[in-house]
Amino acid sequence: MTHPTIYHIPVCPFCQRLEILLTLKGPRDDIDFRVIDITQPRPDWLLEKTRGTTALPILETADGHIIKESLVILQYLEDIYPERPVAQRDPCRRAVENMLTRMETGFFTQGYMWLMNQDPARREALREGMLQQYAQLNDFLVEHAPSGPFLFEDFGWAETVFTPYFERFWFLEYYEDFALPDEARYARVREWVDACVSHPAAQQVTKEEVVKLYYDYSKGAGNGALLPGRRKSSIAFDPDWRVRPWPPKNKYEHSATDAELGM
Ligand code: GAZ
Repeated sequence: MTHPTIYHIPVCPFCQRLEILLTLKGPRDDIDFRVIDITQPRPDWLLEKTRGTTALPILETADGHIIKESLVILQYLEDIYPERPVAQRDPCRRAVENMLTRMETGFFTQGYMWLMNQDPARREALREGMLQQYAQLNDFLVEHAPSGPFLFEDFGWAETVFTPYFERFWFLEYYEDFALPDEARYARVREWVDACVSHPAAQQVTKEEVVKLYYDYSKGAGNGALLPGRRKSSIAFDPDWRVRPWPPKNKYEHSATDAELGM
């Protein structure tokens, strides 16, 4: 093996980060990408490599080391391909982007918690929680990057980390009627989100794909889990999402069948 290998799940936001970084840096073809089907049990050869953990992405280095955790893998790729740096080199600027990066967990958790919620009575509190996350990002950007659109001059490290979530959260627009209000306290983060999702390096997924594949998440079943009465997860690759109909939006009132989802 002369190149690193990345084992990944297309449509997983953590995996998309690696694709974005490699697109920005150029050497995507140097990496051997191997797709793992999240709806099937992990094969034994993969579990042997990971010593039993199942979360993806993982990277296997050319000399056989296993690296886990998308942010750690991003740093590894940044280090082995130092040409065209994506991370800031100035210590203070790097600290600023690292502070923003540390805000990713709360943002991710809030969005997925809301998508997976099944209790209509909790909707408004979850919307509020989501808005608070956007307001925190807005505040950070106003402090550190008032003139925008990105944190620094170009789409960089923080954008690589967050953009997959901005693109996943299209599912909140569809299943929860979420829209960032047109108010001054979200204006700076809206500018950031818009610039991130339209950047050429971040076009690995579309809204239609996200909405169709994440139907089962919207019904509370994550990571390829099967809902009662269903034979196939909506996150499966097959049939291709392009040939499936758009799923019903009323997740609190109705549970779609495999047939309704075109599965
Ligand atoms: N922290 C890791 C990283 O690499 O940054 C997270 C990796 C990860 O969770 N990968 C997921 C996976 O492989 C795919 S994307 N899961 C299968 C397994 O066996 O662990 C994750 C959530 C969640 C909702 C969605 C996702 C997700 O909680 O998008 O929790 C971890 C998974 C509500």
